[in-house]
Amino acid sequence: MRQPLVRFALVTVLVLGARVGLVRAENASMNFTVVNVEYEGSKMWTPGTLVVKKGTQVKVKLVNNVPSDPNQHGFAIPAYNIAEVVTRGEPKTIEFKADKAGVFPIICQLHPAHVGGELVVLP
Ligand SMILES: [Cu+2]
Repeated sequence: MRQPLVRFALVTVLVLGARVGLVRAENASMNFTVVNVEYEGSKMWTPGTLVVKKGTQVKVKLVNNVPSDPNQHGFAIPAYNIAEVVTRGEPKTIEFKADKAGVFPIICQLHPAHVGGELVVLP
């Protein structure tokens, strides 16, 4: 008589626990620092690949450390309507919610020839 009740209590705890975990994942946040550098003549944001789970609140600190002119570079994720211009010596922080899954290009909208990166949002 007691066993089914114990089993029910255990299952309830497990199910509730899983739901709490799910809520936590949905409310997760990630902070990145991404730096624009020049390496053997190529300019790029590094790290070039940012990976987060869908639903994550993403904060990216952008630092333009390219020593050569021009002193401004872009950081754009067109799929997320993000397009910032970052001046050398003036770091900028952007924030957005990664609310759609997929692989989205990251580019310098001012100089399309620069090495691009990608935002990977896992479902
Ligand atoms: Cu650029």
